[in-house]
Amino acid sequence: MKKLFTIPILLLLAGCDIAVLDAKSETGQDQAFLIWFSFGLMMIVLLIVFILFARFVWKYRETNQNKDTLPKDVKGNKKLEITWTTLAVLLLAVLAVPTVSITYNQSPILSSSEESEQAVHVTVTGQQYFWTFDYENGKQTTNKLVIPANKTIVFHLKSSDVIHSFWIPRLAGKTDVLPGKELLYKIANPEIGTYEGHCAEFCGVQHAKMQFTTQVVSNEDYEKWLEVRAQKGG
Ligand SMILES: [Cu+2]
Repeated sequence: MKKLFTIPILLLLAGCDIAVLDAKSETGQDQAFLIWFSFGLMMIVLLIVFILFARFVWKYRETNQNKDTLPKDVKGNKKLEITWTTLAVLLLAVLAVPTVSITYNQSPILSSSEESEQAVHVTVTGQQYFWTFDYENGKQTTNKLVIPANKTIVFHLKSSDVIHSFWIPRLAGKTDVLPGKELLYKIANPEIGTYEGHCAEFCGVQHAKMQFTTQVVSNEDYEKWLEVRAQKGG
């Protein structure tokens, strides 16, 4: 019996540091909100189903003197049918409103050219088995991404060989990186810090080593870093 509880408890403990739920950017926090919101709704439905299940199990248990009582036939009960259809539609509508609004909000297609000018653009190229990052002033880094805090960063994702997936769990969800096609991806207002990044698509034998570090620095530090690198030509 003990073993029965050990596994779920270990699973719960293992989940103590779930990066996607401890997001350090506006984009990531919105995504984490959606996860919690849909999880909450799911738990409400689950709770109602379990309460009903327990009620029926109790009501029609073997020792109950009325156990032979047949429940009322609900076939063709319009009221019930309308109720559960409406409830399902309402539930989906409640889920759809924040999902659609957040999804639109996260679109990397910026609404105005002014917004696009204020954003920081970085070209990300996935290759077997490393990442290169090209900045607006022509600088390039490998496996190390540096971006400014509290700004909108638009990534132009490219692959020079196979399909990869760009993922910084603490900043935002993953997006595929496809050969022959440039995909856009946006991270809004990241917090200062150092975060791990991965390739989230199996792309070959060294795939697991395809990791990078993301440094989110202040706007000032970012400008300085960009300049210093430019002077050194690195
Ligand atoms: Cu990979």
